[in-house]
This record gives sequence, C-alpha cells and structure tokens, in this order.
Amino acid sequence: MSKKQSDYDSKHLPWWRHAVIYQVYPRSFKDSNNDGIGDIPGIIEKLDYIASFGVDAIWLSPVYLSPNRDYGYDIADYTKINPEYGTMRDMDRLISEAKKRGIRIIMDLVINHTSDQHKWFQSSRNPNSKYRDYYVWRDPSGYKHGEPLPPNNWTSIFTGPAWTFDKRSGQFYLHLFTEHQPDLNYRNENVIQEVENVLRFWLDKGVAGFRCDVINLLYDESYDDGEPQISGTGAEYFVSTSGTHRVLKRLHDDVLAPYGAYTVGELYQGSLAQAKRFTKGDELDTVFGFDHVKQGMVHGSMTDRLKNGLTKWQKGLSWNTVFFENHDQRRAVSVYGGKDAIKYHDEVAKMLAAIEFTLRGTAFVYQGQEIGMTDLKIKFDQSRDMVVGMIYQTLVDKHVPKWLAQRIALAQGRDSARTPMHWSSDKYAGFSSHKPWMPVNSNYDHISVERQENDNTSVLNFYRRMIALKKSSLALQDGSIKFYADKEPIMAYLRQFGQQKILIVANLSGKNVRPLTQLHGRIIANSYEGQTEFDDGILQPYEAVVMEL
Ligand code: TEU
Ligand code: CA
Repeated sequence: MSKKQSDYDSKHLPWWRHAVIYQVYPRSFKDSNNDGIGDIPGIIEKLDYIASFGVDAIWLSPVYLSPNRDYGYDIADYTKINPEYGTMRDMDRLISEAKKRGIRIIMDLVINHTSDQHKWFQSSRNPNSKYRDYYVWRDPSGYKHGEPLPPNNWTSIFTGPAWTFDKRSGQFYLHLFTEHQPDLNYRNENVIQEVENVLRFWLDKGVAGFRCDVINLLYDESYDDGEPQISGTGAEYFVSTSGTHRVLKRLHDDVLAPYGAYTVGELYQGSLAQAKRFTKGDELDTVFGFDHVKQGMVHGSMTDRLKNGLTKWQKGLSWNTVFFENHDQRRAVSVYGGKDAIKYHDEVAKMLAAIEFTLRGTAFVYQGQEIGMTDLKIKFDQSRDMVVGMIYQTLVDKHVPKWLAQRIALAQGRDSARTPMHWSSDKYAGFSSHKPWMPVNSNYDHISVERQENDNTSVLNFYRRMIALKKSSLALQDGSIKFYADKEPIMAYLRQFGQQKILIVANLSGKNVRPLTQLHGRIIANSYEGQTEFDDGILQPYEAVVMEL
C-alpha cells in the first residue's frame, strides 16, 4: 500500500468501508471434537486460513444458547454460548486470536424474536408476570365452533398463521417466524433496555459490531387485518415501520454510536427507498438488499437478477454491501451458472468474484463461496431446515400431492447453503471424522481448500488475487461507479478515483459475446487466466476482465 493511500484511509473512512467480511455458519464450518457438529475451537483452528485471503472481519452466525429449532436464530439466552459450540472461554479466545490476526468479530443479533425457551417468554406465559408485556399478547378476535380465532389475518414469513393460542391465559402470541420464535414487543421500554444491555455485553467483550437479523420487522404499526397476499399477509403493518426506525435510532444513539460499533441490517422485503432511510447515518451503517438473489426475484433470468438487481442498488445507494451468498441462499455458482454450473464451474465462480470485488461497497463472502461450493440436491428426509417441513405441511393441507409438496418445500428450504465446508479430500471432506449433522456434497474431492490451495489457477487463489487487487486500488475501494449500456448478457462499468480509471466487463452467459464496450487498457485481472489480449474483441463464456485505463 502506498503512503498516500494509507493516509487517505486513516483520515477519511471507517474500517468497514474497505472491508471484506467472511460469514461463518459455525455448525458447518469445522468440527474440532469430532461429534459431527462444527464449533468455536474449529473456527480458531482455521483463523490462519481465513486471514490468508485478506479477510478483515468475521460475521459469526449465532452461537448463543438455543434449542436449535432454527439453528441459533431462536435464542434462549443472549449471553450464553451453546455448549455444542463450546464455552464462553472459547468465545473470548476466538475474539482475541482473531484480533491477533487483524480480524474483527461481528455477532449475529437476533432481536426481532427470542426462542420460546427464553426465560422471558417462559415467564411471559403467566399473565401476571412482569415479563408478560415483553411479547405481543392479544385476545382472540372471536370464536368459531368454540375455537378461538386469531387476533388478525397475518401469516408467518415461514407459512401458516402468525399467532399461536396459549390456553393458560386464553390469549394468542405473535410470531412472524415459527411458533417457537415469539416476537418481542418494542412498545415496551424494558425490552429496549434489555436489548441495549445485550449489545453492551458483547461490545464490552471486544466485538466490532452486529449483523442484525430481520431488523426492519421490530415494531408493528398496528394489529389490523392485512391485505391478503400469497407472499404473506400483514406486511404493510410490520415491514419497515416508523416505529422500527425510532427503535433503531434509539439503539444507535444509546449504544452503537458511543461504542463505534459497525452494523449491517438484513432487510426483509427491503426496498431501495427503505434502505436509504435506514442508512442515512443515525440508524444502521449498511444493509443487505436482496434484489439480485432468490429472495428478491424468483422470476427472470440470471442476467435479470444479477445485472438489473445490482445496478439498481449500486446506483441508488451511496454505500452498498456486495454479496452473493449467505446461510439462507442457494450457492451462487449453481444459481447464476444454472445448467452450466458443472461445465463452467470455475469460470462462473471467478466471474462472480471479479464482479464482487470491483463493485462499490463492503464485500461479504459466505464460507465455501471462495472455493466455489455448489448446491446439494438433498432428499426430503435428509432436510434439516424446519422451513421445509412447514411448507410441506401447508401444501399437503391444501391437497397438493405429496411428491410435489416435497419438491416445492425443498426448493424453498435453506439446506443447500448449510452442508459442511470442504477442507480436504479426507472422509467427510475433512470437516469431522464423525458423520456430520448435514450430508456432505459428493463433489468435495474436486472442490476443496486442500485441492485449491496449491493450484495457482484455482477459484480460491483467484479470490486471493481479486481481494488483494481491491485492497491496492483506491478506484476499486472508493471510486465512483458508472454503468455502461451493453448487450443483454454483458455487465460493464467504470470505477474512477481521481486519475485512476478501472473498467470491468463481464460476460454473464455461456456463449462467446463481443461486447459493445471496447476492451482496451492494461489487463489487471482476468477470470480466464493466461489470456492477456482481446485481438478479436470477444469474451468467452463467463469471462470477466478488469482493465486499467
Ligand atoms: O432470515 C429472514 C428471512 O426472511 C429468510 O429466512 C427468508 O425467509 C428465507 O431466506 C427465504 O428463503 C433471517 C435469518 O437469516 C434466517 O436464517 C432466520 O431463519 C430468520 O431470519 C429468522 O430469524
Ligand atoms: Ca464439534
């Protein structure tokens, strides 16, 4: 790094602006004690690997005490570690060992709801408890054949009604996710104070910030009936409300800003307009929008999703996050490569990397993405994601044939992203010596860290070069971005900082294409390694090229 650049960095920008953040899903990352379940000591073992490709921070999916209905996204105690993953001692060691390697830890903050096993909720079941009002309890809207009817017609984001009846008090409680994930009541001042204490607890331990789970759902504007929708009913009253903005500003002003904590918020059905409001400076630092991945657009070609989704957000938001995968999404090579995901596996994976590290924003890499891990077609009875069972049941109740219900449910499920990480060609991919909690993808022999480590042309080493390139270039880190109109499968854009200009042209298709954008300048990265000239002006299938002008 030149002296000029380091001066610029330290003077102007918070650390996360130029960061590459690596998401670890602990259950599937590395198993240190061979019980088939990934754990915190396993992450510590692999810190040198994580540091080896230029990661600045780890986003740790939940490691808190949890009955695992939703694998940690249902928290039973925010300040205890799930014993399957280790102890608080292990957690402290992870924070300090990561720090030695220049890596910060970002915790997953799941505060829209708790587990039904949380002691607040257990007490809350008693109508006289001071915890009653920590959750949303409402009377039935009426009775039919003696059965209580829910307070309104809202549906859970995971299908089925958003309310569950509790016989003891004769009231329903609200859950926007499963019935085992009751929603906290943010109209209650005590809830806000409890949550602030949780934030302080982790910040005092030295974590750098939070990835905030479905953070735009905190505060329900009212409990009126919603407009019935196939995608879910009630959203107009619980998505991105003014009340949620108020709560976030409060958390920001009271705790996050004084500690200098970084936040990235997951926006459920997050529009660009809402993203702007959340990131205007006094709520969240950054957000995840999903227009370019499956959540945002189920229809449309890969080019539609990728090109249009990304372009819209890159133009519209002053600072973005850039990501293709997480623990809820399918693997990017499989999604964007489609039927070419095997034939052009490395090409697709490298093209995505070339795009990811040249767009404007904080980059997130999900474990295994850096070696190009792919979707695993699992069987219905191998599924570990409860969403699959819930969707299946809903469909069967509507008389959809079982085979079809299974197929639809599996496609909606999130198992694919959660298969164990491929470390080596050893049994169980070197993840564990014990049968893992999730099946291992059979392509682990070809797609593994061990195999790719020493191959200079591997996906992993391409990630290393692209990340190094981003870190060495002010244009790629902080330059402006301008998109060029080009043919349908071509994505072309220019990054510029002062005199430095970098042109990126990517072919998102499996065919040779001659872009309208002229391929000129000095090639500084190419997903087709070895190719240094474009005498014919043609990009090969999934070729992405980065040129300095
Ligand atoms: O996800 C919210 C969410 O909306 C997704 O689960 C989405 O419904 C799914 O990806 C559709 O495919 C967050 C967490 O990331 C997820 O793991 C949790 O299950 C959920 O919140 C509840 O905490
Ligand atoms: Ca283990």
